[in-house]
Amino acid sequence: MFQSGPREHTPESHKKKKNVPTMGGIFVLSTVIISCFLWGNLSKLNLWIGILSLLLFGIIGLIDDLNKINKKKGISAKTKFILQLFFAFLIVLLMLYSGLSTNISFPFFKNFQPDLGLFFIFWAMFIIVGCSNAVNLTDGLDGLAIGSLISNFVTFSIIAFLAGHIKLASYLNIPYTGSSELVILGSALIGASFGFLWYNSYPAQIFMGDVGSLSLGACLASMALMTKQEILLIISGGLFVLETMSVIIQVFSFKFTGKRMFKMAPIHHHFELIGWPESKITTRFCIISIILSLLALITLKIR
Ligand code: 57M
Repeated sequence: MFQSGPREHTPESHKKKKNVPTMGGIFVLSTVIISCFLWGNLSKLNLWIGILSLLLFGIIGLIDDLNKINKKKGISAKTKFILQLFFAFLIVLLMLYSGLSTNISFPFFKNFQPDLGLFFIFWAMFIIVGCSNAVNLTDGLDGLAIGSLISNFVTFSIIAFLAGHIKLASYLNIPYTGSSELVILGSALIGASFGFLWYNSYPAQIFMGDVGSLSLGACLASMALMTKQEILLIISGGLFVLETMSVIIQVFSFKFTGKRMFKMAPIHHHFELIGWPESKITTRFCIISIILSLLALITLKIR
C-alpha cells in the first residue's frame, strides 16, 4: 500500500506514523458497494444515490491521495472544492429527481417544515460538502474518524428505518421518505466500518485516506438529507462540527489577533499537545459521538 507521511510541525507522536499505509478507504467503499449489490433492492433510486455519493467523493479522495503519494502534494484545495461542489450538485439534482421534498424538518417542531424551494439545492450541497470535509479534518488520530462515523451510521440507519415506515413516521411526526432501502446501505457502512476499525484502532496499521474520509462523510450527509433529518446530523455529527469549528476559530483568531486559541487545530491535536494519550482522545471523542447520536435519536420522540 502507499505511504502518506505527516506534514511539518506535526505533533511528535505522529512522526513514527510515516510508514503506515493509507487509502484503506478503498476496502471500505468496495465492501459497502458489493454488499449493496448483494442485499439491496437496486430498483430504489435512493440506494443508488447513496452509492454514487461514495463513488464520486471517493474519486476526489483517491486522486488527492495518489497525488500526495506520487507527487508529495495533494490536488489544490481550490480544485478539490470545485469538484466537491460539482459532484454535490449532481447528487442533489438526483435527490430532487427521486422526489425528495425541498422542505426542512427541525427537531422538536413537528409543524415547522419550511419549504426552501430552489434554495434547498444550495443548502443540501452545503450539508454534503461540509460533512465530507468535516470528516476529513477529523481523520487525524487512530480510530477517531471511523469510530465517530459508526455511531452516526447507526443513527441514520435507525432514522432511515423509521422514516421509511409510514405508520412509524406518522407516530413520530417525522416526514415519510420511503427510505427503508437506506437501512441496507447503513448496515453495510456499519459492518465495513467495524472491519476497518479493527486495523485502524491504535496503533493504526492502516489509514483510510481521503478516499475514505471524503466519501464516507458525503454518504452520511446524503443519508441525512434523504431521510429529511439533516438538522439532526448537526447534533449526532457534533464531533465533526467541533473539529471543523476549532479550525475556523484557530484560523480567524490567528488572523485577527495573532494568537492561537488552541495549541493546534483540529482540536484533537490540541489535546495531544497538552499531554493526553492518543487512544484516550479517540475513546473520549467516540464516547461524545455516541452520546450525541443518542441525543439526536431521543429528539425524534420529543416533538
Ligand atoms: C486531513 N490528515 C491528517 C491519513 C488520513 C487547514 C488545516 C486544518 C488542514 C489540516 C489537514 O491537512 N487536514 C487533512 C488530516 C493525516 O491523515 C491522513 O489524511 C487522511 C485523512 N484526510 O486517512 O491518510 C495525518 O493524520 C494522522 N492520522 C492518524 N491516524 C489516522 O487514523 O494518526 C490520520 C488517520 C496522518 C497521521 O499522522 O499522516 C493530517 O493531520 O494531516 N491540517 C491539519 O490538520 C494540521 N493542522 C494545522 O496545520 N493547524 C494550524 C491551522 C492551519 C489551523 C494551526 O493549528 O495553527 C495538522 N496535521 C498535520 N500536521 N499532519 C497539524 C500539522
